[in-house]
Amino acid sequence: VKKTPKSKTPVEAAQPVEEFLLEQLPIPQALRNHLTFSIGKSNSWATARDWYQTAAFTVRDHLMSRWVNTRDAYRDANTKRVYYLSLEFLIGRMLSNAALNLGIAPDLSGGLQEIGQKLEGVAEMEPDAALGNGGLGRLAACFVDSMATMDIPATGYGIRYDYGMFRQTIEKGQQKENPDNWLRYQNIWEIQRPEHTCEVKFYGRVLHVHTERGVEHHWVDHETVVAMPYDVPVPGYGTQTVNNLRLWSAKATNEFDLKSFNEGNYEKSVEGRHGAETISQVLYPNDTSESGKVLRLKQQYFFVSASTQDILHRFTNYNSDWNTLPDKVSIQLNDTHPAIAVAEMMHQLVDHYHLPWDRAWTLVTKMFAYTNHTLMPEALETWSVDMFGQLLPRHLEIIYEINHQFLQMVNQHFPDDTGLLQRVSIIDETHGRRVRMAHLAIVGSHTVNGVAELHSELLKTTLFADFNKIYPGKFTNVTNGITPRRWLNQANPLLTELLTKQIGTGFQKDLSLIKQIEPFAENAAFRKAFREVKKANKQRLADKILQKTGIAVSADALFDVQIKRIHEYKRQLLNVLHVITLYNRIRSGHASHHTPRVIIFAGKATPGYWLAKQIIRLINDVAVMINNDPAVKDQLKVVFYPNYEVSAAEILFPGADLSEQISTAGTEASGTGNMKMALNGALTIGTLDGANVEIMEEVGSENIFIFGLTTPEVAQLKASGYNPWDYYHGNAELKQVIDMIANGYFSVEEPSRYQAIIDTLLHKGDQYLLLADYAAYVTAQEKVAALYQDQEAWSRMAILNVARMAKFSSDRTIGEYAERIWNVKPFKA
Ligand code: GPQ
Repeated sequence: VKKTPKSKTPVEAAQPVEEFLLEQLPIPQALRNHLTFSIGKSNSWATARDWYQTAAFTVRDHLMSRWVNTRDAYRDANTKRVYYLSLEFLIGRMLSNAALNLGIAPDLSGGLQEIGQKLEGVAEMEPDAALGNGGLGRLAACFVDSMATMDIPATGYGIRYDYGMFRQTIEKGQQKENPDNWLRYQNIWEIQRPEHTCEVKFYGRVLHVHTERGVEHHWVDHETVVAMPYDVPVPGYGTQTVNNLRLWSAKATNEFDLKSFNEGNYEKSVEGRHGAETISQVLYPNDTSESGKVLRLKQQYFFVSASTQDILHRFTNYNSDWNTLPDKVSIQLNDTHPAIAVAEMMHQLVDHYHLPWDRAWTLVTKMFAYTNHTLMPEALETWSVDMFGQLLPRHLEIIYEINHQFLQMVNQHFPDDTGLLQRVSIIDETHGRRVRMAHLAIVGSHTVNGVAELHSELLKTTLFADFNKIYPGKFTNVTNGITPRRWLNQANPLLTELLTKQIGTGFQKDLSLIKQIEPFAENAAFRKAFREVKKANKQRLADKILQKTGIAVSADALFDVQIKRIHEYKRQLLNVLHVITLYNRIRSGHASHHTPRVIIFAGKATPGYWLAKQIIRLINDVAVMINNDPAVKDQLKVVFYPNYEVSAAEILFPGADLSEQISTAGTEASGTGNMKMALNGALTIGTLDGANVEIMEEVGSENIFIFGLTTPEVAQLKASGYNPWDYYHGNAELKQVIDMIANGYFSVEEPSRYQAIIDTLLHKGDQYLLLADYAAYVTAQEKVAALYQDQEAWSRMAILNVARMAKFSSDRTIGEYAERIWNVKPFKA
């Protein structure tokens, strides 16, 4: 058999890298050296960016030996690896995070001070690595942090987009998208690895060739794109482990299109390059909705094929028995975006390594696991069979074969249930013929998980009920988490310091220790100190708000924060209805309590999602009216904080008093901002949706403001014929608010501007039940306002929230994946 894996020992056993003069230099000295030798400047000419790059080079020196040693140690021990495949890694800035995880943050800060620089200012020069849309991409970033921290041998695979998430500006109240040219200046955190380049094929056709081995499938007349890897180090906290994030960039093959060249069309022969290199040019800004574009499928296949080749090269270099492949390789699919990997792995094993189909399939289903992140139908990826077959002709054949065998199996267990066969088929025959990527992922995986208890339950009983019957036991839950390194220590140094004074530093590596802070809720001096920290964080946020929007807000007001992608199901509009309600109460002198509030929104709308953009515009129109109304003064302010990104989140979360988690029950898979906010001492107002349910279980129902319909109540109300008009007519305040929007109160120059919003709420059925939940929401907000008047009670509750967040560390999440899904153990390099 051709290309059987061979056992290969490295030519020379790796010597642990021991002598690192660079990382032994005192940091002030190292900084001066880099300014001279890496930047080529003297003190007097150095710009802020020069200082950032100088600091980054200095921190990078401290990563290198651990990175090299980790890689060598994994190879020498031939450990099982986890491969986390994700089209998004929303990592944000790296400088402070790397310094923190390496344990050199104080030295770096001190060293910079010695040469007259401040770490905070220097760190701000780093562009965010915005290689993701929102929760899903940020989850992947938290996961790689936790995997490194827990010494899990893991590699992240993704795309090195030339342009990440667009930068949002607000012009005349409206979102404008600007390109995010994050690689304009040298990226110090990546290293190109040309020796690991792969080729990825597209288009062409399949020849079926009869050989002595049987029928072989030869993919011919294809186009070829080169995948160039860039490696990014992922340092663990309090460990020597530095894992790898490998991001692929598309390059044209160096061979020109010779035909065009010979025809004398030199320009055309070079043009092909652009086509190829477009693949990794830009992140699709779609969150929980699919784009449906060919280029998106190209992106998916491009990084999946390169990653699969890379995984199998690594395996065959050090192993000789294919049966051990699942003992060495575990692959996690972050949603269906990389689900084509199931077919690609079959293609590689069968067509390239010549394994028999059944044997290859057994290996595949032992290696893959799939995480689902949404129940929203518009996010479920399908591709037209025609388009798919043109782009990936061999993979369509493979999918047909997988589907054929799968449907045969189903038919054996559930004979003659054609309805079932149609519903679970990987090929949807009801909307034209389409490939259903979720079905491919489920059939190819040994485990499928949702991201919070409620979500996973709903997967089993609704979206994937048929599959749950076919594959009992395949479906499970792993509740999401967040890394306490970035979201507590780095984002909130003041709170970290306060906690550390009481309970030491252990909670940063083991968040279960944070429960030791619980008794301090009853300690008046601690509560006072806790409030002072919150106040300082609010002032930091207020300063940023002033700088970014020109709106002055007082840090004494209640900071009411909703920050996340703009989407109807997340119900920013419900928040707006409440804002206008407060405004009306203040104007009419009926404000029951005078709790001054600042209501802060932030989030991007997918460029093609017009209604989401209208919601942004409405928020800004309402803000202009309220913020400039002399009758309101400081009682109410509304802020739309532009360009929500990881670095903005690091300021926003610590500055929040109230966390808005108000999606319609049953729509938000988990949410992770809910966890970040509570960990930073905000109280939650929320529905029983996603991970809010588990947050309530942890903090106690008396320490959270839960309101609104539950998931079964939502279903019931919809089944019994929900009519938003009943609520409109039944609630005078609600009617007044809606009428104001409808009559152009906030858009005098264009009274009908928000007709589409009124239509969704009243004329098109109010799909997300805003009107049904309005009254309960307003009542819950009144309780919030009342409690805020009692600062001691509020702080007590906020402290209990912080103390009870242990469960939501992504270390706990990764521990569960490692044990229950990947079957990998920590390995200390
Ligand atoms: N999520 Cl399908 C995204 O951010 N983008 C997506 O395309 C999909 C899901 C989110 C989801 O809406 C949140 O509820 C989760 O907390 C988050 O994924 C991580 O699981």
